[in-house]
Amino acid sequence: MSDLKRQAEDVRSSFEQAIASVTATDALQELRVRYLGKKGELTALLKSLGKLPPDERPQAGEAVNALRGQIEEKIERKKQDLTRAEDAAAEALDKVDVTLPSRGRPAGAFHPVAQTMHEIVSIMLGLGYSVALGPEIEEEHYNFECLNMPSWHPARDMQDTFYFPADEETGRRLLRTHTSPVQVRSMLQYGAPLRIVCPGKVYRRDNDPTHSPMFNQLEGLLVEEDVSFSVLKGSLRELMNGFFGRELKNRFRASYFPFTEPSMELDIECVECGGKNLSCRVCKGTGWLEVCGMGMVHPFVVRSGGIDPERYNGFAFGLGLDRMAMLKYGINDLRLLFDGNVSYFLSGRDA
Ligand code: 2U9
Repeated sequence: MSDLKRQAEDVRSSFEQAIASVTATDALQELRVRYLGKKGELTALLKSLGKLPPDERPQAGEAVNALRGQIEEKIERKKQDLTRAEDAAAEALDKVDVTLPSRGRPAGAFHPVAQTMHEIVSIMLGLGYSVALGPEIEEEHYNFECLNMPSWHPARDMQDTFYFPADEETGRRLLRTHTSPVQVRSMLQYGAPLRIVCPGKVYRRDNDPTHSPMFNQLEGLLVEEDVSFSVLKGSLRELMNGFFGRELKNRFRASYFPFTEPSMELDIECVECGGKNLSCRVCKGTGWLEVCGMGMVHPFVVRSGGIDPERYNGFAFGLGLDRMAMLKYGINDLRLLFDGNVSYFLSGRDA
């Protein structure tokens, strides 16, 4: 046996011994350097091939290269085994036992927006309304056309709406931009008379400190015979006073929505300062808070819902549940509602 071949056998047996005692990936990396690195033992053998007499080179070269292949393969296989074992160990360490009891505070609580939704729904149940729900992935037809927003309407700009790629069968689908399509579907399904509220997630291409691309709305719809605007005003005063737990000053301002005519907006007195603080951060010193849009349902929309607008009319309103939650619970940053950190909401209850 040539010298080099003997040296190769020595390297093999020392490698076999070394790799058998490796139990972690970082140690394996050190082993790789020790044998295959620039100054590695096997690399040294490869370098010394050049010094052999030409007739011995091919055979010795073949042997050393074969050894290199075997070392590489063994290291790779060991790496896979160790990585698998290390991942499993890390996963076991990370495991949370959800059956453990909580430490000294309530095990769970409703999100402020969920609480707000329940509070408003329960007031509306008291006024004779039912809850209706519908899909968050909607068709253009129910989200826009039925609501008197034809394709040229500015509210349909790509900028405002998340569209899905067009589909030949269903047409273009989208993430609903309001819960109004639920009311259209309910009119078509149940007809008149109808009193419903529709809470749920809605989506718009908006993302800044005061807008989230997903937010929560609650809309209401009443369709009966001879409905007057004063019933709408009375119902919304009832809703606001019930929600904030006291009689609040209010005012109705003229506004515009494509689906209602006439349209109004409701302002209530500032729940933070009562209109007494000119530098109030909540009402910006105006003393008023815009809380709700509303109007008499446009006859076009009543007809889209399969109801005869000559016989029936009604009103609708919409409000943002996130904003209502912030006003009621004194939350000054919209992002706190979405970042999943509960410590803000627990402070004071659980020191
Ligand atoms: C049907 C007919 C009419 C729902 C309405 C508003 C006015 C409104 C906004 C409030 C804050 C949306 O979350 S927000 O940004 N909504 O001002 N919504 S009237 O009108 C309807 C709905 C359904 C069939």
